[in-house]
Amino acid sequence: MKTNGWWNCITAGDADGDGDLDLIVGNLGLNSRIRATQTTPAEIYVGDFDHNGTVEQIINCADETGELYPMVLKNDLQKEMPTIKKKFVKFGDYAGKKINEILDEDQLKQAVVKQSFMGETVLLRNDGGKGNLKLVVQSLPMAAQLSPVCGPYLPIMIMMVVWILFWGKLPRCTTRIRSL
Ligand SMILES: [Ca+2]
Ligand SMILES: [Ca+2]
Repeated sequence: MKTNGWWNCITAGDADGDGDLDLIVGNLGLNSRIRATQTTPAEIYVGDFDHNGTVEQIINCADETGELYPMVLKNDLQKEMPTIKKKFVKFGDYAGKKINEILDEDQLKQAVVKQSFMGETVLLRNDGGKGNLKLVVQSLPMAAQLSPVCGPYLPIMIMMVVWILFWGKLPRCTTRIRSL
């Protein structure tokens, strides 16, 4: 499983009650226009494409056919990159263009490209037993996927909900929070 994601925060607690620490890791969630799956990742291209000292970022995401297209609208992109206005005069010229048609060869070469293969906020269940660490990725229910999970309080609340669902009571251990 490819676990690259929009990870925002992490919190630890013994979610399954076996005495070792498990992790809740906050991601973008599934109620987002940015969809990422194992076969159709979401991508982000980052770079100072027009060499004006500010960094642009273009998010690429799959449509219903599985093809990746930039999510940014022409109007918004040309505010950041005025060259887009000259390159694509009409909206129709820009529509349906892929990232390698919008950016030229040099821009593509300088871009930092990151991919995300999962949007779910997950429980990393520690199944290694005493003294060993083996983290198993377990998706959390839809209620945990309705919005991005960012630190510090949301992951703790989710940890408590997981605990209540599985065990009917709150965790014994204190949790430590860390924003990524
Ligand atoms: Ca545990
Ligand atoms: Ca720039």
